[in-house]
Amino acid sequence: MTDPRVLIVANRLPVTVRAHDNRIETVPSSGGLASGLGRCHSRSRGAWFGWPGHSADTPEQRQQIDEQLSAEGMVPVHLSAAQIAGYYHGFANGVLWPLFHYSIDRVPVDAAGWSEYQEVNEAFADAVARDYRPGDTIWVHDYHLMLLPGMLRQRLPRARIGFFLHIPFPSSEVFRILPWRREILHGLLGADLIGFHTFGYLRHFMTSLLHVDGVEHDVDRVRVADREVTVGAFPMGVDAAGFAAMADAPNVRARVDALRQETGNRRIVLGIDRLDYTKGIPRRLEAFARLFERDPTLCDRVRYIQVAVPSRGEVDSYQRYRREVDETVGRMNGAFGTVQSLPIHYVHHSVSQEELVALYCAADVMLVTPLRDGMNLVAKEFVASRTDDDGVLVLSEFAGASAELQSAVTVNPYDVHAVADSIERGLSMTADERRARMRTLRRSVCKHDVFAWADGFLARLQALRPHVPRSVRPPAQTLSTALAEARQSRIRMLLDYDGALVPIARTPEPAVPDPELFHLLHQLACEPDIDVDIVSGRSRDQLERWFGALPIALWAEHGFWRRPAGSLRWESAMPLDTGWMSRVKPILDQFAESTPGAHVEMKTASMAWHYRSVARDFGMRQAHELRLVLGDLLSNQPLEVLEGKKVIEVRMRGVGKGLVAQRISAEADPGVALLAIGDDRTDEELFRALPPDALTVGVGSMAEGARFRVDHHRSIRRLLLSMLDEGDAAGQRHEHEARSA
Ligand code: GDG
Repeated sequence: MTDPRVLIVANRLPVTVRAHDNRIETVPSSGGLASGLGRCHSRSRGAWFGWPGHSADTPEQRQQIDEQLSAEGMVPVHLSAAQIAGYYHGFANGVLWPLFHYSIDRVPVDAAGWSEYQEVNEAFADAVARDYRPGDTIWVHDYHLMLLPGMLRQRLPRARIGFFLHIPFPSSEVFRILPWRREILHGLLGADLIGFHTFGYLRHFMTSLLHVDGVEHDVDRVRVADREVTVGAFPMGVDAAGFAAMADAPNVRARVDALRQETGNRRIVLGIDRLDYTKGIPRRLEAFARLFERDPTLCDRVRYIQVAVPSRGEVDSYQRYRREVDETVGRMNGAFGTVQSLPIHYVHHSVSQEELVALYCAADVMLVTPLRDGMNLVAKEFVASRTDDDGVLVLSEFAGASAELQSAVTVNPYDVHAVADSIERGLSMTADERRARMRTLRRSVCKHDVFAWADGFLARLQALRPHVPRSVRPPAQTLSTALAEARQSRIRMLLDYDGALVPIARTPEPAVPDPELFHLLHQLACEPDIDVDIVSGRSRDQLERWFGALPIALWAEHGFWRRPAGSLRWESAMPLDTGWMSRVKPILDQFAESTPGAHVEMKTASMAWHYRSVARDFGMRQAHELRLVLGDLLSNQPLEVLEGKKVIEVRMRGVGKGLVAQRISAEADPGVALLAIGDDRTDEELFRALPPDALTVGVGSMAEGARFRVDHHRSIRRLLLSMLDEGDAAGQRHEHEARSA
């Protein structure tokens, strides 16, 4: 079987186009993305979409560029100077970049470029849609194109779309600052799979969804209308074997020797960064100043080489930053230099790949101290290049890489004294310790290389079930025919109450069963071949008060209590432990007090925090906060926190509707058909634990895992009624409402 075509979409193509008179030259890029995706690009014979780095002067030149790149599997997206200014410099790098790196002060007051950002994302969407063929996999990259997944979903509803963010996703407290936060989230949610470098960023994204838009999430997925979006952490790696091979190449070895000779017996401390304010160069320099002040002899014993590759010079804040770095370097060399030597060697241009690797190999200590960094590939390249198992990596705890590279010397880059200490520590570390740490680092970097990263992301994306829009789902067995079949035999009904038989009321008290429902349940229970069980989260007292007189079985508190049909006695599923309640109640009370409209309900084996009457957004936010607090505080208790519709519930672990399903399946005779109806997450447990041939019906959009879905509790009532009236013809009149899920 051939691999599906992969359409890679990134701001830049993996080459830069240069035009000389009537000749077009393409210069390959050496970045991590180009090497990591190059392999799957050529293997899948797909296409790579991006800006070619050159604005065509004439329509003829544009056509020439298109044709030449097309032969290499690339599709250039041509952008005007105004679009580059607004989309790239203005919005992506002027607004999103600082905000996502927590540099709020650098976000301009008059943030520009939003309309160009939309326009360029549309241009990318048009280009991809033109080339797309069914079966292709689309992989969109980075903060420049965050609207693109949504735009593609509109054009190509069934396409398989992945998105990867290369920079941090900030805490929701910071993300919410963005005036276009909703549009950005909606854009991302067009993807089937959204990838981040770390679980931390993933968590921030999920929290932002909840805070900004009230979108609820599961551990690794989010439901958006009739689609499911999966999220995952995929830490990007480097071409470890490629760096190692280069490090061992004779020309690089010779250059390493030359570098060491040039520096004499001085130790080499190295920094390599794009000249970007997120990379923490000024504080790193300040840390050296502290060191030199502490021990002036170090000036002659250490050489600090800082390569700062020019970057985004068109953006104001980068120009200011460059001046700041220049001045600091000048000031320090003025203060600590001597006539013979300067302690800081500052290189403000890029160096060749060989020179880069030679520097990595010559360094005694590598300083990677960004204030924030999505991942930081320099740290991993340094490790990959150290085939001699030597060298010390000092790594910022705010770089994504620090989540994996635990054997580095980690440091808080804001604490210049701590950075100074770690440089000292690196310089004085024993050879044995250096070797032990580097070996551990190398194992991780070599195993999780950039190819494993690309393959891992694509494999996950391709394993997801493709989205099939509702309107084109193939007709499966309808609920009415399934019920008609079930009606031929004995049938046991497991009915949730709130949301399934009655609407969700603003407070739980008034949701009393109306006479019509009471009558319906009574009639069903009196049918000779129907058994009815009410399976609810409500308390024993309430269920007994409402349904105690009917010949039906009752399950209270999600199945902790059971009262069999015809019995007056409640049985518990396990011994009752209430010792935890007095400790948990004050937390729920405190949240209820600070959330007008919320209240706490005490049951015998659980307690619930209801927020049905709280303003929607505020209620969700408070519920989310409460869930986080409870999750932290109760993590080693035999308790679980459960989220229902507008309710957070704490109960003993192991009790739940899943247990009810197990007990009923175990005791039901083989010929009995099971029908389960429910509307929220607690019912999912029931659906999943029942045998696969059970008829499970979800009401509304929330209860996942049901075989059938209806829109409203009224449909359920009609459905149950029809089972009385029509026997095996049941439900046919409701076909228009009851759809196979
Ligand atoms: C973004 C995220 C994330 C640097 N100087 C020279 C040179 N480089 C190469 C390095 C490395 C790359 O540039 C820099 O990559 P980083 O990962 O460190 O940083 P960003 O450019 O900010 O990248 C980052 C990354 O995307 C991937 O997801 O890790 O967090 O910000 O490959 O080698 N290469 C050469 N000469 C130089 O002078 N040849």
